[in-house]
This record gives sequence, C-alpha cells and structure tokens, in this order.
Amino acid sequence: MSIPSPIRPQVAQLLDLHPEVAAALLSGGPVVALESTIISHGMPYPQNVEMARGVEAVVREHGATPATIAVLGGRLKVGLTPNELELLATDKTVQKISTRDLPVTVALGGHGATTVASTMRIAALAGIRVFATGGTGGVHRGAHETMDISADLTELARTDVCVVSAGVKSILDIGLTLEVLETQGVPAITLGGTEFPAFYSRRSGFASPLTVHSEAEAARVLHAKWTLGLTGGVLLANPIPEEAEIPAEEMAPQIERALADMAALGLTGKATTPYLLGRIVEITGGRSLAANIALVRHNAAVAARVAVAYAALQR
Ligand code: PSU
Ligand code: MN
Repeated sequence: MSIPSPIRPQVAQLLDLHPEVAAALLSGGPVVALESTIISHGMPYPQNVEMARGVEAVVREHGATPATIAVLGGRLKVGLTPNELELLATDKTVQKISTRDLPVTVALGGHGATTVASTMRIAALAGIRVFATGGTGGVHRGAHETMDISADLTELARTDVCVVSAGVKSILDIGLTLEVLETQGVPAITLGGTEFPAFYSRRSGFASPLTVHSEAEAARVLHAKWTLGLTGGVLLANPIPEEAEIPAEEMAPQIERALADMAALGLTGKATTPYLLGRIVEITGGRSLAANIALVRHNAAVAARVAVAYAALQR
C-alpha cells in the first residue's frame, strides 16, 4: 500500500494504518482521530466499547473517516478493528500512556491506551489534523504543590492538531488551565459561546479567551494558524448539549466528594484522572456517564464538520 506523504518511512514501519484511513489520507479526505484512554480508563464496560463504536459512526454520518488511535503489541494503530476496540475496552493489561510512556510501550511491545497528548502525537505522525475527545487534561487543583499539570497541555503547545473537547472538568483548576494555554500560545476557542465550558456543564464561570461561531470558522482558524507557521495545537471547546447538561452547581458537591475520597486514598500522578472519572460515575449513580457519552458524540460531529471544512481549504 502507498504511504500518505506526511509519513516518514521510518515511522511508517512502526505504524499500522487502517486501509480505510490510509485511503482517506491519500486522497486528502477528512479524517478525525479519536483517543483510547477514554475507552480503557475513562468509562466502565460495556458502555465504553458501545461509546467507541457509536462515536465512529457519528464521524462517518458527518462525512469524515474515524481513526481511533492506540498502541497494540508496540505497534502504533491508527484506525482499529472491532476486535481491537473490544480488547481496549476489556483487557486489564492495557496501560494508560501519555507522551512520556510512548517510546517504552513501542520498544517493549506493550498495549497502551493513548491519552489526548499521545493521541495528538500519533495523529500528527499520520498526517491527521483534527481530533475529537471528551475532556482534555489540564492543571490539577493544588498544582502549586503537586506540579500535576497534564502533558495534554504540553502537547497542545507543540503538535499541530485541533482537539475538540467539551472543555475542562472542574476536577481541574479551569482558570489556571486557561492561563497555561495562553502562556503556551494555544488558542482556546469556544464554539458558539463566550463562556468556556466545564465538561458536564455549559458554564464554568470563566470567560472563553476566544470564540468562533461555526465549524467553517474554526477550520479557517486552523488554516491561518498553520499557514503563519504558528506551530502547535488548537483547543476547540464545544459545550455539552443543553438536554444532556448537569448544571455546575449540581456537579460541584459531587466533584468535591470525589476529590476528598481521592485525597483519603493518597492517589497521585497518572492514577488521579481515571480514579476521579470512575468515582464521579459512582457518586452520580451513572448520570455523569450518560452526560459524558452525549458530549463525546457531540464533539465527534463537530470535529467531523471541522475536518470536512479544513480538507476543502487544502484543495
Ligand atoms: N478528562 C476527561 N475524560 C478523560 C480524560 C480526561 O474528562 O477520559 C483522559 C484523557 O485521555 C486525557 C487524560 O488525555 O485523561 C489526561 O490524563 P492526565 O490528567 O493524567 O494527563
Ligand atoms: Mn498528571
């Protein structure tokens, strides 16, 4: 099979492009990357694999090709088979891998579910510019003592991919997250709103640094940024649909409880985000899970429309 032009031959040897994804990239067609930590470490089974299949279908319905990304047996997988999705959703040996972990998983032939950061990297290696997820990582509350700042922010600063998310969960410090994005030169842009969204909630209390009113405008921003040689990513925040929203004042005590439970367990580092996601599902009796699935599907639709508009600008 021919290799799409942005892929270096040495990288191609480590990469398994799904034939459908390879065909789309070769013809300059729209492709949307999807991450896999959300499958392996972000939701319980079987909702995780149902979500993963459903999100791929949403991308297709909106005229783009889905490329779910993971590392399996040390191979960079861009576009997965149904069996591979099932494995990610069930196999307990699948590690959560961010950028720092990627070379080890590749070298030692392990299985890894990729975070926003490592998914961005692999998407960029494959020549994919648009990526849909649920929520991105950010600056954790208390980071002035723990230094816990997600590598998602570092990757947004350096890798040319647009990440469509529902904003940042208030398990994080949203204000500090926006400050770091500004320092790193990352446009944090809300689609159709002037307030930055807080994942389950449409409102966060923080003004959005930037706004666009359509996916076509978002695509023009990407085109302008990269034409100007402004390397790095864009965070496109897409507020959760109103009918799926859990208002911020209802979520606040649940999130406080999850954070207190985590502190009591003494969890730190990469375990914190998966723990908090799982605990919030328990505390809300599954309501947060329904909201999470709705917002990921919504982000996939928006990302597909951005990818379609961006591909048209490249012709
Ligand atoms: N936030 C969510 N859902 C998620 C994640 C974050 O609302 O599934 C996952 C994403 O894969 C994200 C990762 O990239 O957690 C961030 O982990 P950390 O905070 O350890 O960088
Ligand atoms: Mn961290």
